[in-house]
Amino acid sequence: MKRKTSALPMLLTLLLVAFYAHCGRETSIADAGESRIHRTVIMSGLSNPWDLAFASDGAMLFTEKCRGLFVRTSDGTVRHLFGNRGATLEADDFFCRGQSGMLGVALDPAFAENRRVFVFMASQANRVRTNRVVRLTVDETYVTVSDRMDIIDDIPFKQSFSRWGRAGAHSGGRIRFSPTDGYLYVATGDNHEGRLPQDLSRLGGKVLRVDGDGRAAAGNAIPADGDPRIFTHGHRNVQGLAFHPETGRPFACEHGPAHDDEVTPLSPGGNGGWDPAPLPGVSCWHDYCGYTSNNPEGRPTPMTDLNRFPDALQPSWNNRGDSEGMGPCVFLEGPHWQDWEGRLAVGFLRGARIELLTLDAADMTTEAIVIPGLPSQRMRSLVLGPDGALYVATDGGGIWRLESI
Ligand SMILES: [Ca+2]
Repeated sequence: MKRKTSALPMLLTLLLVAFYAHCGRETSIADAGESRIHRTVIMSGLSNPWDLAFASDGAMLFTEKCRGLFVRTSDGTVRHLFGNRGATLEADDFFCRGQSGMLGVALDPAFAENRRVFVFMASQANRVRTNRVVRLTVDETYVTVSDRMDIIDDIPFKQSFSRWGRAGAHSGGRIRFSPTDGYLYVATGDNHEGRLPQDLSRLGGKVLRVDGDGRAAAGNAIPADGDPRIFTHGHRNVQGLAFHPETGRPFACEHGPAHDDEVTPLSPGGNGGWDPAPLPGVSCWHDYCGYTSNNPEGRPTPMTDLNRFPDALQPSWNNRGDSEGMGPCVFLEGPHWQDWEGRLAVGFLRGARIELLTLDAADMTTEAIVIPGLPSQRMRSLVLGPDGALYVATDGGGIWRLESI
C-alpha cells in the first residue's frame, strides 16, 4: 500500500534505529510520519511461549506449549504454576504433540476477587485424547495453585499422523473473555477431519461460548440438535479472538490452507463456511479435502463457501492467494495509539510480521499496514497490557512490549 513519505521522517527513523541499536535490546521505529513504536524485550529464551494474560497487580501469566503455565510477578519472580513435573500443581494428563499442548490462557474478569485462571491444554486423561479448558485458582502471592476443574473436556484432538500432518494438528487453542458479555470464548480447530467443522454435535472447527463453569452461554443460537456451547461453526483453525472496543463484537482470526487466511466478525449461530468434507463424486485422502478440492469442479476448498452457505459469515479481510499463518489478533485501544487507535493488530507466523487493519462501520477492512521495523519473528500471541502497551509472544522465545511513542 502507499504510505506518506518524506525525507525528514525517513532520516529521523534511520537516526532512531541507529541510536537504539547502540542501546542493546531495544529498538524504536517510526512509521514514516505515523505512530511510532518503542520495543522492549521483557523476556527471552522461553520455550514456545504461546499466550499471555495480565493481572491488575502487574503479574503476567504465560504458557509454554510443552511445559505449562507460568507467572512472572511484578517483582520479576518467575514460577511454574501448572503442567509438567516441577510445577506447583502438576498435571499428569498434560502432554504436548505437534501444534498442541498448553496453549491459551485467560483470567476471569473478576480475577482480583476469585483468582481464577483458565488454560487450554491437551490431555491424555482418557484413552481418546482431547483438548480441554481447565480452570485453576491461584492465591494472591502466586505460590499455590488449587481447585483444578476441567470445565470443557471434550474438544477434539487429532489422534495420529496422517498424510496431512502430525497428531495434534489444528487444535485452535485461543481463549478470551468478552469484556461485554463476560463469557469465555474458545477457539477450536478442524483436526484435519473433513466433517468436523459442519458437525454441530462436536466441538472442533468452532468458536465456543461458555460461562466460567463451562456451561453454554445464553443466546448461542444453535439448533436444538446441536451442542449448545457452540457460538459459531464452520471454521478451519481459529488462532485469534478479539473484541471490537466499541461494539463488543467478537472477531476470529484464522489460518487458511494454501490460501485465504481470514479475519471474520462473528454472530451467534454463524457459519464460517469451511467444509473440507468431500462432496459427492469427490475423493480425498482420509476424507479431508482441506488442502485440495472438495468439489467436482476442482476449485480449492473455499475458506468461506458462499455458494453452498449463502448466509455464511462474511470475512472482513483475507489475503487472497496466500496463507501466511495468521495467528493472534487484538484491537489497539486507547488514545496513546494516536491514529492507530481502534485498529485490529493481527500477527502472522510464516509471514513473521504484525499488520494493522482499519475497519469500517460494517466491520469490513478498508486498509492494512505493516508495523514497520520489528524483527522478523513468528508472532504467536498479542495481548494489551493493563498499561495499554501491546505485548507480543514469539515462537523465537521472546516476549516484547510495544508502546506507542
Ligand atoms: Ca470462513
